[in-house]
Amino acid sequence: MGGGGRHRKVALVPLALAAAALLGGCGTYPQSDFNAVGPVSQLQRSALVEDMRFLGVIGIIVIGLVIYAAIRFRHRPGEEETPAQVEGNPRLEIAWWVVIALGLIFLVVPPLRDEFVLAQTPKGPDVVHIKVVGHQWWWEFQYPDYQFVTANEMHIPVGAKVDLQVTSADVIHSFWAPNIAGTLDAIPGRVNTEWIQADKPGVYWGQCKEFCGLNHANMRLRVVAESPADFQKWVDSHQHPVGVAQLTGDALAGWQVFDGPGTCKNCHTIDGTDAKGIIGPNLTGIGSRLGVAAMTLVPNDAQNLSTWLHDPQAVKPGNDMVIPKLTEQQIKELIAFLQSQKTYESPQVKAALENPLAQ
Ligand code: HEC
Ligand SMILES: [Cu+2]
Repeated sequence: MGGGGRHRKVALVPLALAAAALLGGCGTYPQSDFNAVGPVSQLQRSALVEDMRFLGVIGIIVIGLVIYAAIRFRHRPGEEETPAQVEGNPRLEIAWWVVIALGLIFLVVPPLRDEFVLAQTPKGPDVVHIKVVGHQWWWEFQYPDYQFVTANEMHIPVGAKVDLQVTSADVIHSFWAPNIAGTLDAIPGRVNTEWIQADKPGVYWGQCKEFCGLNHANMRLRVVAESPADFQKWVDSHQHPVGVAQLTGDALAGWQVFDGPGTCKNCHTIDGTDAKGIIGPNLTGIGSRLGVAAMTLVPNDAQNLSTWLHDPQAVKPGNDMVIPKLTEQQIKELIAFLQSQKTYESPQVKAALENPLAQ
């Protein structure tokens, strides 16, 4: 093949890159608002897609007319005299004002209708209420209907409306689980609300979306959408936590370290025990959580727990877990203890525990 063929191939490179970039948005990436799984994210996505379509068509018409005019009315050899000067054409001017006004109405009014739907506060017996509190750099999820608190992993029943009350304990954060809904700021001293709903069971990724300090990018979360029956079992397992009465061996020794003076229990709560600290995440059910340190270390296995307990400041510099150095023996026992504190694991949780990087 001659030089022409090679040039043609080179010209295909940007085309291929552009296609890859465009198609990339359609893949099954875990954290994407294009892969909308509930009515809120679907409305938000369709607003974006419809606007892009409409504006794309207008863009093509305008660019087409410019190119047409440039070619059709270009200067030709032999044309020396100035073209006829036109000044004002009321009919044309009124026409384009009307077209623009209609276009704007089309852009503004349908999304306005969706805005009212999104701004509703869901009511009724099936609504689940969750209070979301952003902390540097982890998420607290309170379930006032069921009287328990958890962290970094929000569980919701599939198909139910969930009412979120979002606030912050320190600086401004932003709650974001893109497959389910757009962002909502978590502002200290203020409660912002939105409703969310997931129609497809699964484990959805999310994270803080407002720069909130050094470890902002490690302030992640998971939303586990499971069947209402599974959700109920998960709630029950929080209301009847494992506790420490049955522990033996390493797990019991680990609890003794946890419960010892000046250690873990100063900052962490484990329901059903006398550990009632509130500086750090509630660790009830930590043995079934999908990641460690707000999903910075995934999966939540012995190795990652060990990495965290060896030096939390090395994993997340500046975070509030400042502890004296633990011995290898203490770490081994603490891991056994933490892993004993399980909650109900639905099929979605089990699948994510086995394959943590899949969606
Ligand atoms: C001074 C307060 C403090 C003490 C003491 C403390 N922690 Fe923490 N812990 C935290 C904070 C804050 C976080 C959240 C860190 C982050 O993700 O930014 C945390 C996170 C964790 C996590 C991860 C939880 C999750 O859901 O991601 C585990 C596990 C943990 N701590 C175990 C322990 C153990 C075991 C001890 C005792 C050896 C301990 N902590 C002592 C404050 C503390
Ligand atoms: Cu944040």
